[in-house]
Parts: sequence; structure tokens; C-alpha cells
Amino acid sequence: MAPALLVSIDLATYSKSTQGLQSSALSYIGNVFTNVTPETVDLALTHLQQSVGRYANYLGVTSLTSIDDVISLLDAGAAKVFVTRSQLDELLSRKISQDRLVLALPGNTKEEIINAIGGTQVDIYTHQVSDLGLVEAWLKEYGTDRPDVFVSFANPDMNSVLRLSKLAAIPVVPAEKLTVDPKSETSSLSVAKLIMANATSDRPDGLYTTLVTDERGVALGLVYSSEESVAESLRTGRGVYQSRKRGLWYKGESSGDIQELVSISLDCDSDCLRFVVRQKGRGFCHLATATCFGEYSGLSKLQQTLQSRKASAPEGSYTARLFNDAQLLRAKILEEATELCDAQTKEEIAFEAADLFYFALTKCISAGVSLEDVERNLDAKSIKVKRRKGDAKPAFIQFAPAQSNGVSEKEKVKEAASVPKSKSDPAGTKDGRITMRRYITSQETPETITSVLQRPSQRSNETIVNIVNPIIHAVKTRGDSALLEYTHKFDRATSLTSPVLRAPFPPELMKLSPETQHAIDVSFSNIYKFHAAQSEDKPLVVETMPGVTCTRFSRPIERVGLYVPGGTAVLPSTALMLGVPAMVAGCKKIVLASPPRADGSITPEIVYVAHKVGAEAIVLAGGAQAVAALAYGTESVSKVDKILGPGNQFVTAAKMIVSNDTNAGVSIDMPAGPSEVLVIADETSNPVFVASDLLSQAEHGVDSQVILIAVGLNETQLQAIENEVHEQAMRLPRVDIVRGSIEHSITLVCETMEEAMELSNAYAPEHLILQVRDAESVVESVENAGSVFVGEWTPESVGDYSAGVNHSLPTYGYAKQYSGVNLASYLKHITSSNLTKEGLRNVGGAVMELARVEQLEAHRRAVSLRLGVE
Ligand SMILES: *[C@@H]1O[C@H](CO)[C@@H](O)[C@H](O)[C@H]1NC(C)=O
Ligand SMILES: *[C@@H]1O[C@H](CO)[C@@H](O)[C@H](O)[C@H]1NC(C)=O
Ligand SMILES: *[C@@H]1O[C@H](CO)[C@@H](O)[C@H](O)[C@H]1NC(C)=O
Ligand SMILES: *[C@@H]1O[C@H](CO)[C@@H](O)[C@H](O)[C@H]1NC(C)=O
Ligand SMILES: *[C@@H]1O[C@H](CO)[C@@H](O)[C@H](O)[C@H]1NC(C)=O
Ligand SMILES: CC(=O)N[C@H]1CO[C@H](CO)[C@@H](O)[C@@H]1O
Repeated sequence: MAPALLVSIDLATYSKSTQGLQSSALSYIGNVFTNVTPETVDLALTHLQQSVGRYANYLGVTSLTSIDDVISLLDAGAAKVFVTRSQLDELLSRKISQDRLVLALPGNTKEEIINAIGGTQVDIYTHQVSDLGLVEAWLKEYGTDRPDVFVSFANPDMNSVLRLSKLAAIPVVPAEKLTVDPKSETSSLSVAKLIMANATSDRPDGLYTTLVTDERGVALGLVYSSEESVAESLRTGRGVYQSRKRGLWYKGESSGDIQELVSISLDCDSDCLRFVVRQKGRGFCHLATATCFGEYSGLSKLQQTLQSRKASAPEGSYTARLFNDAQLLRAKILEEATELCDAQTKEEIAFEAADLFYFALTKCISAGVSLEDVERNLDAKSIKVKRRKGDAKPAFIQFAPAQSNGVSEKEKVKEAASVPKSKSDPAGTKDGRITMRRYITSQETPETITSVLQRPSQRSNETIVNIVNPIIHAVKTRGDSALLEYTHKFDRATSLTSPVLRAPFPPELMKLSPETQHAIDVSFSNIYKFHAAQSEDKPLVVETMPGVTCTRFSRPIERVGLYVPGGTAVLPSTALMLGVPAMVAGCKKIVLASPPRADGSITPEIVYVAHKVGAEAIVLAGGAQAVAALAYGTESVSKVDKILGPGNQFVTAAKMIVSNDTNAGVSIDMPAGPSEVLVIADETSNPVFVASDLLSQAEHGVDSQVILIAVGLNETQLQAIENEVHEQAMRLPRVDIVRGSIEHSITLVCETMEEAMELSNAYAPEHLILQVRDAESVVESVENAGSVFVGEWTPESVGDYSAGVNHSLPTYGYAKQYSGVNLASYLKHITSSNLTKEGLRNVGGAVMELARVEQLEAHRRAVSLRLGVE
């Protein structure tokens, strides 16, 4: 947008007043011209620094000014610099945009003008014009489709300036010749008249449509102006308009909601004015809202809220804490910045960026910096011409190891795989078919087979630990309030006011269809039976020597916390698998934790299970924050002694961390990873069943891995299974997730059952399905597996839900060291010994000898004194 008028000032004069032009009414026009000599370059740089973003600076330099100085001036924020022809050529060759340059003509003869114009598209400045007719003729000839033409006058009188204004030339007029006082003597030029010289009205009443905005450009309302009201506005420095009924309208004169004028400008075709103002009082609208289109939204609204909180924050409010606790604010900004870096989906990124803006703006407002200041700064940076290198400071490079966005190449693949695939994504497909990669073991090296059996890489735990640690710390130190904050944030359950739902649970929170309730009851009863059978009805008693009785008896772990994940699936079965054994074991206090839905509620199935297993409470939280609450306790969450249950990587990391903290005094069930299944099939297997088992695991999540070991199958038989996988997958509602997990899933073709079991034991699957001849006998060679499903009539899903075995199983190869959740997971075994005098005599000699060898004399004497020997 070409300016209507440049106010020419003498830098030396204006720089004497510290405020420069800012205190002058002329700043409302927003365009200043000043001459810079090689001697005043520094002065000009200072001037730019103070005014950039407030008004546009046009600078005229002399032929002696160096190119480097011109570039520095542009870099410091000069809107345009008026230069000589040779400077222009040099600057263009240095890749300075011609939009930032104006060619100053050496003279004003016809030849000089024509020569200068020849072929160039750069703006023109013609200096000290005295022959107005010549310039006028020339402007008319060129029409309006030409670069901007700036004109200064040998004798700037109202008539000359207006004549060129009307031809859309841009007059450059010395400040001392201009006036904003309509009553001043006639030798001065009225700024209002000059601005309005080229304005047009498309209205019968001749008024000018006027848009009023705030400094951020948010529309406050629509009004009308006349040349008179514009003049009054400039004179008073306030928003003054023309009311269609009441004449001149000094906005806020009666209500007190006045406006400080910031700038006045015309739109591209000069038929609409824009007033930028600082609104005072309650707002622009007569309804006392910020704008005539309602209240502010977005960043403007946030700024308004923070500013009012700063003025009078409710005591104890979070914002007040942030204003008063610089350390907390610093930590939040760093935390949110990290979370933004780690965000992946559009929703996550918007969510995290909003959080970061919130804390960043809090920092600004607390220091008296406004959004307007920030945006001025952005604008100033946007017109820099020297490139910033943009590298990160060394202290921050460590947060982004090796690759960009802090994610290593390997992790990138993994992260990408965590996003459900779209229909058009080739992931997991080959020639349009959903298919697992196939390896024939006899044709591959053992190293290849080992490497394809690797689980998909987990995101390095350091990253996760760095995210999880502050969460645990916050919940540990701030209890409920931190727990709620994270739940509001991560689960969007912003309406939640208490993090705990206590028993007895209201019946309306566990309303289920009769079918669902029956299914849960059946599963409950089977799981109960199987786990009750695992209990030892009487202690183990062994007399190891005459009179030496050793006993082992069990006691339930008193307080257990059961984590039931939320997320993409509703998991009442997990609540059953964790809760029933706890109940059978006789744990005194059972607490469930599960992330609430966005409305703050918990699925009724889980509440019902909690009720059936006699849980004391449900903690309405998920993730690391729930684990921390269970481990340390909060005002309303009871501390527990052991935390069990599956979860995502954050839950897993949090469990590892709290179990490692001796102050927490809490243990965990086992390390966990994404779910997995390994199916062994031979020629007796039914391809339909095999494919269905593979897919029932693949639909858990894109992280899941499924493996097929095909024993002695020929091409026809392999094809049959692959066809089924593709066809059944395509009919699944969760086909997009299936594609993601199939992408890192494989088929191994081998010759013998022995080889198949060797591969399976090396992999140590969470679920092992044996669809082979005489499956029962194969179980004997199972060394490592979470749970085994024997024969073609035993799909994995029965174990997942209702058969009775638990489904909380070791994944990620941990089946080599750990058992799945079982009754023993909820028990401690205590031993006791009880000797008769006779017994001590029998065993005493051995004790005394070993105590002597270990030089623990008091140990020895505890026996010798009792036996009266030396
Ligand atoms: C992180 O990895 C290290 C080394 O691989 C391991 O010792 C540690 O237990 C892991 N920590 C967590 C929280 O998974
Ligand atoms: C466990 O605690 C020790 C000592 O506090 C620490 O060095 C170690 O890194 C911790 N391990 C995990 C997995 O957090
Ligand atoms: C694969 O084996 C089946 C059953 O023994 C047989 O019917 C089929 O012809 C074989 N296919 C090939 C390609 O050898
Ligand atoms: C689950 O429970 C059973 C029986 O309680 C237990 O033996 C096993 O270790 C756990 N995992 C499996 C394989 O079901
Ligand atoms: C020790 O065991 C014996 C036999 O098992 C029993 O008679 C006796 O009461 C026990 N003594 C104590 C102190 O428990
Ligand atoms: C009233 C008037 O002179 N309007 C002119 C203002 O300038 C534009 C070009 O920028 C012309 O198109 C108008 O005719």
C-alpha cells in the first residue's frame, strides 16, 4: 500500500527530543521521510531502532553513503531507501529487493526523467520540483499503472501538493509546513486535506466508510468519517468520527471509553479509511464489549485476561502463582517448549503450541510487554535484509541429539508408524495387498533372522524419562492440584474437579446393557475360580532336621494400585484381570486408576468392575501422573504398595522410575511394551483361523507386532494364509491400525517343529498360539512365553477376556524373566522357623562354625550361650 503522504523531518532536530516523532501528531500518518548523510548514519540507526514497527521510515541517502551503510539501514528497519542510480545497481546485484529501494532522480528535466524511468520498475523520487506542469504531464502520460512516484517541492503550497496528490503521486512535505490545527494560518498545509485529497466516497452523503481496529488489526467496529472529523481526530489525537445523525462524534466523550489515535490510513482504492486506535475503558461497543462483533478471542482474549489478572489476580489462582514465581514460569515455558517439539499430530501441535503461547505471554505481560510489542518486533524482523544464521545455541543442541526435531532416524520411523495409515498409504502393503514380509529361514543367515525378530525400536527411554520426571515430581510435591492439571491437559477433562471417585459407586455410573453385564459376570467368575485355585490353603511346613521346622505362608500385599489404560479402546477386561486376583488374594485396599473421558467420566464397564472387585476408589487420571499419584499418594489418592497394569511408554517409564525410588516404597508388576503374538502353524492349520489370530493382535495398535512361523508349508499353503490376512484385514473397521502393525510384522518359513520352537523361545512372545498337529505335546518345549494358546480352538481372544487366565503378560521379550500377572503377584511369601532345644542342638554346630568363618562373634554366641557351650 502506497502511503498518502510522507512527513519529512530533520533527524538532528527530532532526535533532540527523546520521544522523537512519537509525541507528534504527525506520527498518526505513519510515514516519515528523513535525509541521512554519511555522518548521521548512526543517528539514523538509533532512530530506526526506536521507531521501527511504529511508523514507516523512508530514508534519503547521499551518493557518498556506502552500500554497506545502506544495507545496515534497511536491515535496521528502513521501509525504503532513496538511492542514486549507481547505488541502486549495486544494491540490486547484492540481492536487495527493489521493493525496498527508490531511485532518486538526479534532476527534473524531461530527459532526466525519461532516462531514469527507461525500463525500470523501481519507485521514483523526484526532488525539489518547481515545474509542476512537467511532472503532471508526465504522470498523466504514465497513468496509474506505474511504480510509485515520490515528489518533494521547491515551494510546497496547498495547491501544488494537492494537484500531484490527485494524480496519485506521493508528496514529501516538511513537518514544519504541515499542521493538524484546522484554524492555523493558511500558509500551513492541512494534513487532513492532504490525506483525504485522493479519497473517494461511494455514499450519497459523501461520508467515508471507516474501519476501526486495534493495534493488532482486530476490527472493533465500523463508523463514518468526513474530512472535518479526520481533522478533529488528528488535532485531538483521539478517535473522532462523523455520526450520520448527530454530526461530529467524539468517541467516548460521554461514556469515558475514549480512543487514543495510533494511525490513520486509506485502503488500496482510497474509498475506505482505517483508524488504528488504543481503546480505553470498557471497549468500543456501546454494549461494553471489546468490539462490535463481540468479545475478543484467541491471543487478544488471552492477553486481556492476563492483563486483568495481573492487575488483580484472585489470590491462589494459578496465573497469580505464575506471576509471582519466576522459577515456576521458567520451568513451564521450558516444559511446554519441549512438549511442542515432541508433538506429532496436528491436534497435538496446536494443543502444545497453545500452551507455550500461554506461558510465553504470561512472561510478557508480567514484564509489561504486550502482544503489540511482540508483533512490532516480528514485523521489524521480517524486513531485515541480512540473513540470520539461525543455528541453535550450543546449550540447546544437546536437547536435539543427532537429528533434527530431537528425534533420531530410527525413532522417526517408529513415530511415523505410530500414526494410523491412510487408505492411500502404502505402509504394510505390497502390490496393493496387506501382507507380512516373508523370510525362509534356510535361505537366510542366523544374523538376518535375529535382526528381523527384533521388536520395533522403542523411543529412547531418556527422552521419555525427561518428559516423565517433571510430571512425577509435580504430582509428588503438589499432589491433587498437579494431578488435576495434567488430567485437564492430557485428557482434556477440564470440567473435572476431583481426581478421585470413591466407593460406593453410584449405580448411575455403572449402567450397562444386560448383555455386557452378563459377559463381565461370566468372565469375573471364571477368572475368580482359576485364581482362587492358585491360593495355598495351608502354609508349607518342612521339618529339615529333627526339631527344626521351617514354614512358608502368604499374606496379601495390603494396598495395590491397578492401572487400566484408556486411549483408543475401552478395557474392562484389564480391570477384571487385575482386580479379580487382587480380590482373591485379599488385598485390603484396591485402587483403580484410569484416564477419564473428556467429559470427566469413566466408562461404566470399568466402574462396574471396580465395584465387583471391591475397589476403594477409582483415580480419574492416566499416564505418568496417575502412576505418581498411586506411588506417593496425594491429598485424595491413597498411596499403594504395588502398581500393576499395562500402559503406554509414559506409564511404563513412570512405573520404572517410582519403583526405583526407595522413598516411594512401591513395586511394580513388570516392564511392559507393545502387545505381540507369535503363531506357529503347520499344514494341519486352518488358514482362516491363523489369519484371524494374527489380525486380532495387529488391531491392538500400530506398535503391535505379529509373527507367523510356518512349519513346512509350501507356496500354495503360504498363499492361502496371506490371502486370508489381506481379505480379513480389508473388512476390519480398524484396518488403518492393522496396516501400521503389519508393516513391521513377518512370516518365517522353516522346516521343522524344533526349529520353530527355537525361534519362538528366542523371541519370547507375550502370546504364543500353537496351531499345529498334536499341539498339547509341543507345550513341553515352550521355554519362554507369556501365555500359550493350545490348538486351533483356542484363539488368543479367549485368553484376553474370559477363559480365566490373566492377560496381563510380559511383552518385549521379558517373558524370559517374568511371569504374567497371577495370584502370586498380589502376595508376599513370609517364612518362619521354629526350633526345639533339641533342634538347636542338632543344627547349632553348623551355625557356630559358619559364624566363626565369617567372624561374626555375636552370631556365634547367640547359639553358644543358649547351648551352654564355648
Ligand atoms: C533406560 O535404558 C537403560 C539402558 O538401556 C536401562 O538401564 C534403564 O533401565 C532404562 N530406563 C527406563 C526407565 O526404561
Ligand atoms: C534408579 O536410581 C538410581 C539412583 O537413584 C539412578 O542412578 C538410576 O538411574 C535409576 N534408574 C532408573 C531406571 O530410573
Ligand atoms: C502344497 O501342498 C498341498 C498339500 O500337500 C498340495 O495339495 C499342493 O499341491 C502343494 N502345492 C505346491 C505348489 O506344491
Ligand atoms: C496368569 O495367571 C496364571 C494363573 O494364575 C499364571 O500361572 C500365569 O503366570 C499368568 N499368565 C498366564 C500364562 O496366564
Ligand atoms: C514349634 O513347633 C512345634 C511343632 O511344630 C509346636 O508344637 C510348638 O508349639 C511351636 N512353638 C512355637 C513357639 O511356636
Ligand atoms: C479521487 C482520486 O484522485 N482518486 C485517485 C487516487 O489514486 C488512485 C491510484 O492510486 C486513482 O486510481 C484514483 O483515481
